[in-house]
Amino acid sequence: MKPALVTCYVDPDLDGVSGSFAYAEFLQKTGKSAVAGIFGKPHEEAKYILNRFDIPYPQEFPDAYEFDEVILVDSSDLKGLGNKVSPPKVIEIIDHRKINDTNAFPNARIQIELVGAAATLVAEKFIESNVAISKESAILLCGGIVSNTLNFKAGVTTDRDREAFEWLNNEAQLPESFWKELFLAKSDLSGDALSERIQGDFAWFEMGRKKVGIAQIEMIGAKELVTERELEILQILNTIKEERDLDSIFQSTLELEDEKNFFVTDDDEMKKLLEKVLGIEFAYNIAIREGLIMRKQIVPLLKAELEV
Ligand SMILES: [Mn+2]
Repeated sequence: MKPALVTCYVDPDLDGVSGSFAYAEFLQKTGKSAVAGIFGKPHEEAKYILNRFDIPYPQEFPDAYEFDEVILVDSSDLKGLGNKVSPPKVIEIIDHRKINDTNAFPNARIQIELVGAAATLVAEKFIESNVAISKESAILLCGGIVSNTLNFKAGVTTDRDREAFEWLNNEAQLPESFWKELFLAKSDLSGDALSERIQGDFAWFEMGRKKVGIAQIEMIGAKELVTERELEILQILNTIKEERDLDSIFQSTLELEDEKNFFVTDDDEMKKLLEKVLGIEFAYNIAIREGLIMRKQIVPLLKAELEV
C-alpha cells in the first residue's frame, strides 16, 4: 500500500517539521504506512536543530499529487498549503489554530486543540498509546514546543505543553541552554536575511472586507532590529502589500529575551486598529507592547474588530 504523506504548510516552521516527522514515526509504529515530507524550505530554527543533532531532513516534495492520503500536522489553513494538497485527500488534521479552514477538508478526522504547539498533540499520541519515541523525534518535538510557546512564556502555553515537554525530555536530554541556542539560531538577520525571514514567515488573512498581511519575526535583539532597520522593514512590507494586493500590513517582532513585541507599520488606519485592540501607542511607525503576543492571538482580536 502507498504510504500516507504526513506534512504541513509550505516553508514549515519547527513545530510543523517536528510534528510531521514524529507523527509519521508514530503511525509507522502503530501499523500504518506513512512518510514525513515537507514542501519548500524549513525555517532557520528547524534547520538548526536538524543540523545540530544530526537528524536527517524530511524528504522534500514538490506537491502531494503522488499520494492518495495526506495527513496535516500544525496546518489547517488552505492558503498555507499553496495548492500543493488536494483537500479531499486529507484524512486527518492535527492542529492548534483557532482560525482554520477545517470545513474545506470533507474527509478529514479533525483534532484542533488550543495548546501551545502541535508538537504537544503529537507527543500525547505516543504517551496515550504507550509507544516509545525515538531520540530524534523527542528532540524535534521538544524544539517544536519550546519554539511555539516561546520557551513557555507565550500566552498560548498550557500545562499540557509543559507535561509533554517533560516526558519528551526524558528521552531527548537537552541541555539547559537549549532554548537560547535555538532562539539565537534564528536571530541573525543581517543583510538579505531580513527580507527572506519576513517573506518566509508571512501570512495574510481576510478580515471583513479587508486583506490584512502580518509579518512575524521572533528573535533576540528585536529592539535593535526595528530601530536600526525601520525604513528597510517598511519598504519590504510595502512591496509585499503591493505584490499581494493587500489592504493593510504590519510587522510584529517578538523579543524573546526581554519579552516584548515591537510593531512596525506606516499605515495610519492599521496603527489605530492595533492601538485599540492591543492597548498600545505608536510613536511614528513603531509601537511597543510588554509581554509576548503571537500572530495567532492577534488575528482573532483584529477579526473581531473588522467583522462587525
Ligand atoms: Mn504550531
